[in-house]
Amino acid sequence: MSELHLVAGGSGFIGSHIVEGLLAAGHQVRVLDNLATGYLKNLAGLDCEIIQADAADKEAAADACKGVSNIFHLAARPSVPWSFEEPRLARHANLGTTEALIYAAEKQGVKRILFSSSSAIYGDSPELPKTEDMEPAPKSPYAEHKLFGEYALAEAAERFGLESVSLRYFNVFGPRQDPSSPYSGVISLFARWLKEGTPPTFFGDGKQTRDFIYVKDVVKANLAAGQVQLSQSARIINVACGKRVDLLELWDTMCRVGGFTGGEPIFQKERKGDVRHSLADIQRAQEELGFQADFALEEGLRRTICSL
Ligand code: UD2
Repeated sequence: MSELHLVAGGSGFIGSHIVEGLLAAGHQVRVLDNLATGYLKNLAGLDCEIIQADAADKEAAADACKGVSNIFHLAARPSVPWSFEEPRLARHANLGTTEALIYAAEKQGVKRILFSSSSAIYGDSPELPKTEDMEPAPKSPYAEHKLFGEYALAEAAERFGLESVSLRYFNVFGPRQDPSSPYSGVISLFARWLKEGTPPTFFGDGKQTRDFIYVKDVVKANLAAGQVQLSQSARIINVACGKRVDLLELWDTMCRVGGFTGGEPIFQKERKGDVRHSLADIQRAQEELGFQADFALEEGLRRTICSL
């Protein structure tokens, strides 16, 4: 049966792909977005209702949740450096939204929240790969806001039985990722520089590693998490490929895939709050969601570069 789902932050990069995925699966979709960083053009041609309001506004969130089965919560400003510069605004954008959506879920009897959490929660603990049961070690306000969001969801489960899955995304990339800010995701910046013929900038030595995941795979994980029978351990799940690459290799791969020669790289000071190595254990995603990424890094990069 077709259900109505809310995508908070649905006009953003990942959110708009989730809207597309839900519609393709036959659901009805309502988007709640303040358009602070999202764009209506990301939803062009998609048959969804759009409410323009801040998801951190409790009453606006509650209105948007009328008749809704699941909330896909992507309303956020996902940036580690920005959270140091603007900690209050970052708290509003990354935790205030979660608190307001929990309030809205309680008021309207929403069944489940699919929360876009982050691997930033693991911080720099030396063990790799990161498993969901590890002690959190947030290194930035951004990571703390995501962790507190997970705690708020756990509290809501106890208090009024709200179901939730916190999907800890590792580094997501793909078409529509916005490269317009210096804080944008690294692959969107690299892709823009390749296109412009600008040399890349690396913060640190470029040997830091990340577990990149293509956005369509993140959609797949969300759709699975929206339907699955919830066990206790399914409440926090890593969403990643389970493979890591360093940034120098990433840039080389992108040059090769895009047929560019690239320029002489620039090296700058390491960024505050930056995690050195990141790699996910993906066993729980496999067991609980039957999830495995469909897109290898190169294929995702090819599609991303082709979309420019
Ligand atoms: C963090 C989280 C990720 C997600 C993301 C939201 C970790 C491991 N990951 O990603 O899960 O929540 O935040 O945005 O905490 N870099 C350069 N040059 C540039 C831009 C970036 O060298 O021009 C480096 C940057 O210093 C970092 C890496 O590239 O080491 C990736 O940076 P990012 O901003 O794409 O994402 P990251 O890892 O902070």
